[in-house]
Amino acid sequence: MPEILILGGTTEASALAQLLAARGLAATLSYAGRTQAPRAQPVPVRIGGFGGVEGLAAYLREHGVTHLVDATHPFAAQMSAHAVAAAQAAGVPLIALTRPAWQTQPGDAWTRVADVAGAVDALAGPARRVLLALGRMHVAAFAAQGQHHYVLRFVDTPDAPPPLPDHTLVVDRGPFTVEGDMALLQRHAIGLVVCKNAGGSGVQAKLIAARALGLPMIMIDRPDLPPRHEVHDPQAVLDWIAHAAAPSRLRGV
Ligand code: 3Y8
Ligand code: NAP
Repeated sequence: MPEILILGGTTEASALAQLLAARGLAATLSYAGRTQAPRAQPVPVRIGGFGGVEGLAAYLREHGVTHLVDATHPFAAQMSAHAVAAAQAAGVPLIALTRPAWQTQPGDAWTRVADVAGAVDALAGPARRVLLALGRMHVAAFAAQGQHHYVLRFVDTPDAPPPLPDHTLVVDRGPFTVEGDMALLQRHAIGLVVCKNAGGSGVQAKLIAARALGLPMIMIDRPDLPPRHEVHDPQAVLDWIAHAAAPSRLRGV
């Protein structure tokens, strides 16, 4: 019987958990523990880091994991790198469930940058009203461009006010809707949107809303990830589980 570990934290991970639960397959969904109340799941959940590559490899062995699914966010580069290394070390097959990067479409006005630092640099210039839809972890870097009014969207209310002199904080968790993001952009008279090329439907709303309003975007490209087997559809993961060889230790070889 397969024992599946899903590295979660995305809409796709939640969709996969639903599929696996519906088929009665044994799966555990793992969160890093970044948010106060992660979405409830139809499978058992574990919360917290594993303790690096060795910790994850040990977890895979100790829990008899037969299939590892990396369904983390495209910007969770460290987790994904650890998954490749730990799966190799533990002899457990690995698949990544991810989403294609967004591509510019006619009418888009993107400035692509390589990382958060590039986004900060691209904000040099006169004061503007900026939607910084990057969550909580990278906000401090934008204090270097404190001339702007920032609208921030966090999943949870922060313990301390964000370190930006002129900001409005919105606490909301996605997935978001186009109508909702259109209203957000208009309510706050946003003139520029900064976001990660997260891909996927769960956070595409602001892209579509910005396009409809003719707003420019600073788009942060994804970090590089090690090569691994990637699919974009939770059903493809089910097919893989049906056919992927179980770890060598279970094949009696
Ligand atoms: C803890 C689990 C589900 C998953 C939903 C997806 C969609 C909604 C959109 C904006 C952009 C952002 C942020 C975002 C989205 C989904 C998905 C996605 C972006 C939760 C969740 C966890 C996190 C962590 C959180 C980060 C932050 C990033 C907010 C749960 C809700 C900005 C990424 O406060 C913090 O420390 C938050 C940190 C990593 C990025 C950052 O740098 O701050 N996600 N998001 C996961 C864990 O502990 O392992 O609480 O339920 C999951 C989701 N967030 O099951 O429905 O699939 O991407 N998450 C980005 O894309 O730019 C919001 O506001 O427009
Ligand atoms: P990261 O920087 O790649 O990982 C940092 C460390 O956090 C990892 O080495 C691991 O700790 C722990 N970790 C990360 N994801 C984990 C998971 N699913 N289960 C258990 N431990 C995990 O990760 P991140 O970018 O902070 O993302 C954290 C979580 O938020 C992930 O679930 C991700 O899918 C979700 N998320 C992230 C973003 C984003 O923009 N980064 C957006 C949406 C959702 P150890 O080394 O101790 O094992």
